[in-house]
Amino acid sequence: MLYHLLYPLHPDISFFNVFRYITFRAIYASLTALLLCFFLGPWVIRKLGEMQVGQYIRENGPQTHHKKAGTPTMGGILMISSIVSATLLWTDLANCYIWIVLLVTVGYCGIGFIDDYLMQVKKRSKGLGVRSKFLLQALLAIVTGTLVYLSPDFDTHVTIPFLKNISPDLGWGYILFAAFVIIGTSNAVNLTDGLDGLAIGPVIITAVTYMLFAYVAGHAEIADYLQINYVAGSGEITIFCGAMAGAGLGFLWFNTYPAQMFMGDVGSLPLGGMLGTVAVITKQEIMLVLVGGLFVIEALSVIFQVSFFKMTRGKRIFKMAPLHHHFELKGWPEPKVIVRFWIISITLALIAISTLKIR
Ligand code: 57M
Repeated sequence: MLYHLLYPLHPDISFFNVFRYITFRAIYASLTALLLCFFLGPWVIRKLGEMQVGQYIRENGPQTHHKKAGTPTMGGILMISSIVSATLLWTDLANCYIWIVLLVTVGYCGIGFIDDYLMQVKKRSKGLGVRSKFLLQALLAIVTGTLVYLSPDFDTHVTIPFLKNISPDLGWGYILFAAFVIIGTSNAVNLTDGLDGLAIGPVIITAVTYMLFAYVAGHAEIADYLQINYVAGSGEITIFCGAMAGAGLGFLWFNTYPAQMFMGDVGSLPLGGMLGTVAVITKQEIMLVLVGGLFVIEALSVIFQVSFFKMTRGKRIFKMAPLHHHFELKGWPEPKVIVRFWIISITLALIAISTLKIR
């Protein structure tokens, strides 16, 4: 919005020329989202407390979690509204990719809200139910995949990291591929969100990494120099990723151990959905497996544990899945699990960034 209001004034007021620059707007979008979360956080925590939107803790969970009962949840509302506000304020609203990521953000936030509302407010223990939740996620992901597919000049080849000469063209099958990436990431972030700050740390790290990918993918000369796919218009996604990283930092202020609030599905589902969509738009889809490797590890730990549990009628690979519970039950203090998982996430992001030069 500011871009449309202020940049046209630059012939008279030369300072407004800065609104042309994606880097400038990305920094201010992240600061806007951060400050919104930071200043509105205490009010949101108070309101959620008054409305008694407090976390129910499962009986079968690690003992250390029982003291967390009643922690205000659904804090994701704060994060998502900050991201949406900062994006509307700082991006070029004529860019179709911005509206696609906003659709995913608001849509997945809605699904998460219904689930949390039924669980936390209506005290329906299963919330929306696994099947209905998945169907809604799939529907929205397919709509998103279709919109990306129909975007002007969108390339349906899949980029394979390290192998610049191999990039299969999926044609309309790209819609299903994009939907798979979006749903998978949304659920993987949701599974990771089980310790204070555990999910939001890697979300920030992934958002910052994709700020870089979006910037280079949207810049014809740099993309050509680095031999990566040029996606016209994807540079604006840098600003959206900046808003995500900023809101994540603002939320982490309150979610860090010991957490004053949890994000709830209203936060974890859209954050994952956004990362998946950003990876698709920037043509760094498979790279998300590396950048968001921590989410992949957590999701795989659940898949292996549940399959093994069913096959062996009750035996387990890990003490408990997702993986963070395994280390908690091994006796690692919660902050140690969290910070070590963050370190893994940062390492993976650095390796991913290095691939810009290795191909
Ligand atoms: C949601 N949610 C947390 C909070 C957060 C298939 C199965 C493995 C699924 C999995 C599952 O349901 N995962 C998704 C994980 C919950 O947090 C709420 O949920 C939101 C995210 N959706 O924002 O609102 C609890 O996590 C803790 N928490 C924190 N700090 C935070 O910042 O401490 C969350 C955020 C909170 C709080 O305790 O209550 C959750 O874990 O429920 N299921 C599981 O994760 C369960 N695993 C399991 O049953 N494993 C079995 C196998 C055979 C399936 C096994 O290994 O034996 C465990 N989860 C819990 N207790 N809490 C089991 C026991």
